[in-house]
Amino acid sequence: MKIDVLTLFPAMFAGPLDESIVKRARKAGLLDLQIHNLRDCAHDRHKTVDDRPFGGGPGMLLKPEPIFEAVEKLARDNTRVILLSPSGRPFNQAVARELAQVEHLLLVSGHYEGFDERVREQLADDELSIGDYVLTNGALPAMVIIDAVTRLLPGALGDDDSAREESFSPGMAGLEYPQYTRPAEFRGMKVPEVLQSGNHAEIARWRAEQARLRTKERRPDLL
Ligand code: 4FV
Repeated sequence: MKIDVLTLFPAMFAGPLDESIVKRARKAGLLDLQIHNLRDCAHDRHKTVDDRPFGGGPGMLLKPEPIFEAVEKLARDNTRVILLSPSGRPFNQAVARELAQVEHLLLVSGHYEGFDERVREQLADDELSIGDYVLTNGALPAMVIIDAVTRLLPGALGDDDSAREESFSPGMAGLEYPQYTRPAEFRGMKVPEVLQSGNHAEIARWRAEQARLRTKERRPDLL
């Protein structure tokens, strides 16, 4: 998979995507990730990328010209251009699975009060929000999406199974069941007997029931 990111804060991407599973996926050639500074597509003396909103109002907006130039330079026929903003459709595990099938993603990170509407009308194939809150810019949303999608790439996770049986995965319509590892007793707290029984049918029943209870309790909206 190829992912290009357009941002005003390329330095924010150093770190989170250079560790663990994403780092390994990049090294293994499963992911080709390139970060591009939007300001490189502003050619006036001050490299201007923002301006005041027509009709007045607070704050500044991202100008169309630098974004059009960058997208037209980076996008191919198989590219899905995705704007990141609070007014996008909710990003979730199902969307992550969908994006993991796409050959080339071009993520356009917002800043200031957002984008000139012509960017949305003319360039965006999709618009995603990572949650109903307002961030200082779209860099973190881009990293969240890259992380969630990369771990779904075949071969990215040590054991691909772990992506199959987890919260929000197709087989599990909700939250995950409780899990335990050694020691079997810690400060008087015992691991449920059923999990040490070796009775896999019984263990599967217990886990399904626990997942249902936890989902009903915490996220009935998922049921
Ligand atoms: C956001 C979100 C988000 C809004 C103003 C950047 C900020 C600034 N992006 N999901 N929530 N973006 O808060 O994706 O433009």
